[in-house]
Amino acid sequence: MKIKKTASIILIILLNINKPLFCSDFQILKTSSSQIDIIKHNKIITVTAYSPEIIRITIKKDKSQTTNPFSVIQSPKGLFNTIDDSGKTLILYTEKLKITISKDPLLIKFYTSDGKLINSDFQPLGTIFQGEKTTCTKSLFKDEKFIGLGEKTGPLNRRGRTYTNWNTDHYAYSVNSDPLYSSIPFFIGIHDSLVYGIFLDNTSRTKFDFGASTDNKFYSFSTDKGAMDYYFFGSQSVADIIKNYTWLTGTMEMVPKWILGYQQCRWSYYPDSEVLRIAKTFREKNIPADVIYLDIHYMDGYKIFTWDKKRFPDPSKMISELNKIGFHVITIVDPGIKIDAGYNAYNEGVQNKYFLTYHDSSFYTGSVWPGRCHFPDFTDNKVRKWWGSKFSALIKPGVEGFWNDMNEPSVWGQSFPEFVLGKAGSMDIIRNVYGMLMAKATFEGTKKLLKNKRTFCLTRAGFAGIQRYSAVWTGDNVATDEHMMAGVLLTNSMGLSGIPLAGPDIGGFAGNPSKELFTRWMSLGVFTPFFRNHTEIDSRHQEPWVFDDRTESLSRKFINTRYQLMPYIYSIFYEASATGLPMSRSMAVYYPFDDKIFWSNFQYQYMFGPSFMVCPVKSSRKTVAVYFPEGLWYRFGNKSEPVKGPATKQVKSPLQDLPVFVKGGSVIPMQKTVQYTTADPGDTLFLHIYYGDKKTSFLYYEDDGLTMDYRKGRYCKRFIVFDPDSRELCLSRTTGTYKSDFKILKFIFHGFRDIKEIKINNRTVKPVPAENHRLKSINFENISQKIRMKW
Ligand code: MIG
Repeated sequence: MKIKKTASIILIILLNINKPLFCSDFQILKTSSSQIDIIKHNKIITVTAYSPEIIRITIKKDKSQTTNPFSVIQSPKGLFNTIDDSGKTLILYTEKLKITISKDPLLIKFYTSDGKLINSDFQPLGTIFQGEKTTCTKSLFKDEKFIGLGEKTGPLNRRGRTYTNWNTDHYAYSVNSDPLYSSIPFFIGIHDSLVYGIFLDNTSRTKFDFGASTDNKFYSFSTDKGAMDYYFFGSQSVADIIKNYTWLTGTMEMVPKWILGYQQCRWSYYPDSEVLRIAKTFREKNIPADVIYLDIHYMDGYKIFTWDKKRFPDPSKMISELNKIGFHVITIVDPGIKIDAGYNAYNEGVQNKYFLTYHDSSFYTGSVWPGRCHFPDFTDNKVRKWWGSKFSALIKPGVEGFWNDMNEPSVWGQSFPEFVLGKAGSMDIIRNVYGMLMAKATFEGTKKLLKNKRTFCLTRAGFAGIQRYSAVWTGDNVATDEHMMAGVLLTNSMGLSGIPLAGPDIGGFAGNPSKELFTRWMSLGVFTPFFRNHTEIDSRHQEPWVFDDRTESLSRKFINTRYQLMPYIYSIFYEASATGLPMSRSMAVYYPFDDKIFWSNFQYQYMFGPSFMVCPVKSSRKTVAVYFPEGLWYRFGNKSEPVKGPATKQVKSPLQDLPVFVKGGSVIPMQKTVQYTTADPGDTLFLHIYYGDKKTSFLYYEDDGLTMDYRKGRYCKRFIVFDPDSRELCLSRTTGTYKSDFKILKFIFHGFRDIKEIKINNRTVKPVPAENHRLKSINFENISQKIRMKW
């Protein structure tokens, strides 16, 4: 039987099955244009096209098995064009993929539309049921590599390793510890010039075994509870797979621009005079910064939504003073609500039964910082609403960002019972989403309270979809070189898994960094999406000026670069917000089939946006081997000749100069240094153009950086296209109603030979030497019309 989709809209096709099929225990129950339901041995198999490239496979042991309601925000939008059910195998076609389902044994395979095998269930095991547990086995290709899986330690290529998803508070974890705080059960496979993604949408404890002990024959992923439910992504580019994954699970809204500045934190700055002293010192020393954090000591006895009256008698006054000098304040919140009859949040929670319970409906009690606590049931919408509304206690005095900690959830003893109950089920199902739902409650509540102002949420625990609500930091790392390097891989892996705004505690949380390590880590922070210096209680002070003069002046220099790059950084954050493509991009996003990028010494290299290749180096190393993939690569900040890749080269890596390379063909918008993001950047936007031999395009983006008005079109956006063949650089006309902050464009040419004259919108101009460079530059008015430059 063959059904071909005709031009007319066939919404529901019911297959008439009156004669037994090839295999009697395989029955098609129902088909529609985007979904097929099959029953085999009482198992219910559903194949759904979410798009031509996204196929969901659900295998339920029986009807009672549940699926995760918290991660996916899309409904099926794909179509099966053809369904071929002629024999031992059912074949489905979308516009982009061919899916075959063999009936006995049940095995699912994914092919490109031209017939290349992308991914196949492992024959004969397929999907295995074992009590409550389900395991899906997949054939391993000889050269297959695995990247992503969210906040997971270990190398870029995860082949040969196993991982468990179970959100865990792990103080001073090691660079091999697993699991950590967040779980994103989404990875990308790479083999034979093919790529694909798999998102296992199950919130129970899940395990991934990338061929660790299976004689290189298969890899597998398994669930402790609930259905085997996964999405297969078949686009043939890593970037498109990430974009499709974030189409399915959401992208991040625009954060306030100041979040992309430098942020200062410690456990804890108090009292108010100390907070002000730290902030003022930044200004006195001319070290740019935008944010200062209040860790748990601002609260009265660690009671959430309260202020310590002695340490912070007048938070509004303190925050307004901070605001005046360009600082924004972020405060921490933990989920545990102190059992205390004199405490408002506790009483409301008890009265309305907002807390997680035991089976007899009594509230679960565990101890954390405040002492004995109950824990809000964030799986319940009405609890989330209540939690969100409580933030007025912080927002009224002027807090603008909300740091969600301890939401794995963490309790003393670290053994939150798995049978504790919330509305959406017991802890064995809801633990992994608890932190994300706390962040959702925080994000949605504060967003409402802040009206047209953007809110900001930072979380430690999360699950697939967390990026809709929050940035994520990598928890309690350690002040060592090893951790600095591991933090790079963690951040990049989170980027591959849909979280664009992530980063480690710069300088290290546990322990004390040497001045060399601190310096190196700060230089890396410039090219880290979330740039926050944080350290634990009782550690030495870790502000940029406490080491020595050289560390202070180098830190200033690095942070200055961060602020000079703000137009670029804001544009790439916008791209992440619009498309899901992260800010820090593993080299595998661009060069998945170049084996060398996976080598243990090169795997730390990454792209920060489309233009910068960052080469992290331990603080002790003065030179390092760098792998340059194909293309031209210019060392950022100096005038040496570009390196032509592919090539491996030993380069200098002194403390003051982290090896960072600009890819040929890049156009990098920069501004002058400011002390904080809302300060006036002057009237000139510097556009650094690096010659390359391929056509490139960059999306430039600006808006007010603070409000939701961009949603109503108040932004200024334009494409910048560099074309070496036609010797042209074009800035498209701007779209949106926001008027750029910059009146003048200064074009600065790197690596161009012999440009004597440039035609710009039909005017001929002679480039002049650019300041501090042997480079040439020209100025032009920043008009919103198209700007076309020919050299
Ligand atoms: O039990 O709030 O990861 O960033 O400074 C420790 C105190 C609780 C853990 C967080 C850390 C934070 C600290 N918190």
